[in-house]
Amino acid sequence: MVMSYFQPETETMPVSEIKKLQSEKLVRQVRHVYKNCAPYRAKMDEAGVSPEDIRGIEDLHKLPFITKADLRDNYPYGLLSVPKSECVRIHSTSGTTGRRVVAFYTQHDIDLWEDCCARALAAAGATSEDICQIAYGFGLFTGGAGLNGGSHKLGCMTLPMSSGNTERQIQFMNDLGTTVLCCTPSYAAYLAENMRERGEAENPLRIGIFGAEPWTEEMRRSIEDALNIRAYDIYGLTELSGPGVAFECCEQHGMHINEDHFIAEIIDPETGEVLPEGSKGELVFTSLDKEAFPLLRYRTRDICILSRKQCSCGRTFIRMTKPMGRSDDMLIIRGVNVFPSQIETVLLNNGYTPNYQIVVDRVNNTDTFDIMVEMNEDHFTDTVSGVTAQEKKLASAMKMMLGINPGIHMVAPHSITRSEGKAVRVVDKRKLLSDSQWKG
Ligand code: DLL
Repeated sequence: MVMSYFQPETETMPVSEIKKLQSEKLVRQVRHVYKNCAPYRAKMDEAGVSPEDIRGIEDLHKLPFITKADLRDNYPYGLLSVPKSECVRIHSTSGTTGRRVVAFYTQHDIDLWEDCCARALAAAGATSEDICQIAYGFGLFTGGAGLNGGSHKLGCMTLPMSSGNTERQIQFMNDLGTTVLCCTPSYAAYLAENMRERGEAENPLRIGIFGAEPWTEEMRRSIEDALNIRAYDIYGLTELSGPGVAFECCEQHGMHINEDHFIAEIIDPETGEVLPEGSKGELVFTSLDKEAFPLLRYRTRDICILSRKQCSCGRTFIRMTKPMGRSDDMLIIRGVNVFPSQIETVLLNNGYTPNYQIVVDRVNNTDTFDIMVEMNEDHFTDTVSGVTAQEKKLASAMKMMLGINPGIHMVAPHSITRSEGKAVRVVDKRKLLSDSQWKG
């Protein structure tokens, strides 16, 4: 069993000390946002809370929540809490038009984020002896930059490959002797399949750091067997920095949340009530150290369970389950965040009715993504070539909006079942973690 840490003193700090540290940092952070961020000041004033009311983590519940809608309403600079001249980077979520969230970083923010990613790599057993191939996307997406920085901090020789170009990925992996692979689980599965098809029985890998999208225990086992590695989960979101908010250790049973930088709460998504440890609910984060884009009580919409049970790895940070679903309608398809409303926008902009159904499944560890669209009188055609042309045109408009390619299937007018209540727009056949698989 591997027991390595990047910052051992912090990662194994007694829980009482973590809580004390969180309290001190929370008081400071609340003062920072109240002083430097007008929308936060307005939100707190409206809720009747002043910075003096927050004396420690026991007062956290007094603060109002912040949501993605707040982020969008204040796009682009509204929630920036330092002068622009102090920022050195931005990242942004996938998903386009109106849905983009832009997050800002000072050099200090980047440093702490990279520490979090280095902790994740070390917890999986990586050391400076390793060669680490980063096949997450580089650019506005946080995956590439975050793990690249973490790998540097740990002293690994780092290959900033970005995603795609599978042939080159495999060639570099073999030629240079990559031992750690960082990418989405679906891309890892795709690489494994590709290697098998080429008849490559061996590879130099030993560790995988996979996240950014839901994946099951079955998928973990299948990737581990196919690549002969141990595969570790990593969680994060752009709004809070990116990957490394939480990470798995040698136990591979839940992800430790970097509690020196983030306070985690579980709430009832309907009522907003804070739930006791062990309850299933929506994960809410407060960032304690971020300067440029601090978030207090940010509703992630990810549904999970937290556990404080002592972990055999020696870390004292609380653990979260893999996300078990979402409390909004966001889908993550092949690692890309997709909102049904974006699909609706494309349909309406192209003269279709909003009668559609999205079907998502996972076949051979790869997400399939199909949209059934009703033809209407304006588009009606009874030739195969006419239908194909329409499907192609719509598929490319969807790609422009979503960043990924769905299969478009034109269906006859009125053939999608009308619902009497909420329309069933999404049929997601993928299996996520079930409660019974979580032992706390
Ligand atoms: O996905 C950051 C990241 C990059 C995480 C690389 C891990 C590795 P966003 O694009 O903002 O950021 O998407 C954030 O993705 O709220 C979850 O719903 C989902 N998500 C992230 N990690 C996991 C995971 C990055 N390990 C949203 N398992 C989050 C399941 C995940 N879902």
